[in-house]
Amino acid sequence: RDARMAWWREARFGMFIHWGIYAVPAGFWQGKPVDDAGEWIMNAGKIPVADYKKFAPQFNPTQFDAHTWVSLAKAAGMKYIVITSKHHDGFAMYPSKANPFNIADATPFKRDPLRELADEARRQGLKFGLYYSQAQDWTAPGGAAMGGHWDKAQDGDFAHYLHTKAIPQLKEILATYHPDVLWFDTPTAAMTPQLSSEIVSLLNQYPQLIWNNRLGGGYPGDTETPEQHIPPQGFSGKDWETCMTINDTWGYKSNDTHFKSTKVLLQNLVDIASKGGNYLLNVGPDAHGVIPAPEAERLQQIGHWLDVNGES
Ligand code: FUL
Repeated sequence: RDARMAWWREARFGMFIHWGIYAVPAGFWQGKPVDDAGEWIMNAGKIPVADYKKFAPQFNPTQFDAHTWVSLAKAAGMKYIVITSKHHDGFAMYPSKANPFNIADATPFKRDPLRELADEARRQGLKFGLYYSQAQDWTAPGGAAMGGHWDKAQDGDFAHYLHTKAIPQLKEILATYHPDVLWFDTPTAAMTPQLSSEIVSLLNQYPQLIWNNRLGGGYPGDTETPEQHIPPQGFSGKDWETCMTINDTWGYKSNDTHFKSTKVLLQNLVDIASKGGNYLLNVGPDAHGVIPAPEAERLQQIGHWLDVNGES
């Protein structure tokens, strides 16, 4: 385990990327702002499945450039990136054979951003991780939804969802991109020990893989994941990573301009590093494929400060 965790323990700073078709509505549904994180718009706005799926044909992020994103992470001093391969909305950001609600089959954008990012990250010496929402899936029948389902199209059996979508997609992303990290999320009660163990058998085929504590079924995973806060004493004897937004949303929202200052972000990084943790700082690219300028600026300023004051 120590050998497997070695790079991660030294990394200290990573880029979280929440990117998906929720960047199309960008926080607005039927002309009104929806008061939740951008990637939660479908749930918070109780958007019917068929209506939500209509965002996919509008998603054509032609300005996406993996070199620009990875270079920004690198300039900031980040050593790894973790990007959403599928968030709670169920939309796969890569060409999935297991389910048609994906970037190749449902959008006009005929590229594979995960392939481009994985290759570019490795070219620039960064590790590459994937986020995957294994339990919540608001567009697949049977997928879990926090707060409960709001559309009959969501009805179904959870184990069936897991066996026909989540597990096949996890197999795909592991075999295709060989991620260094798998970042699970929101394990609902539906993730029983039995169902979770099926995923763990799959993960065990990748002995170098690092995965977090959000799988479910009582599995502790490799890393603690405090969200939006820094544990005052860290976690003694555990590997931990604080994930945090730069403004107040993970997925892009056009009306969220509540950006933390570079000074606060740097203080967080230093505070976390001094307590033995990692800082996974999020960016929310827009529907054109661009990381919002206020976020990019802050990352560049952090990198500049580290160049002057920090180590490597
Ligand atoms: C949460 C999710 O529900 C958010 O959308 C986000 O992905 C965050 C990192 O984890 O629990």
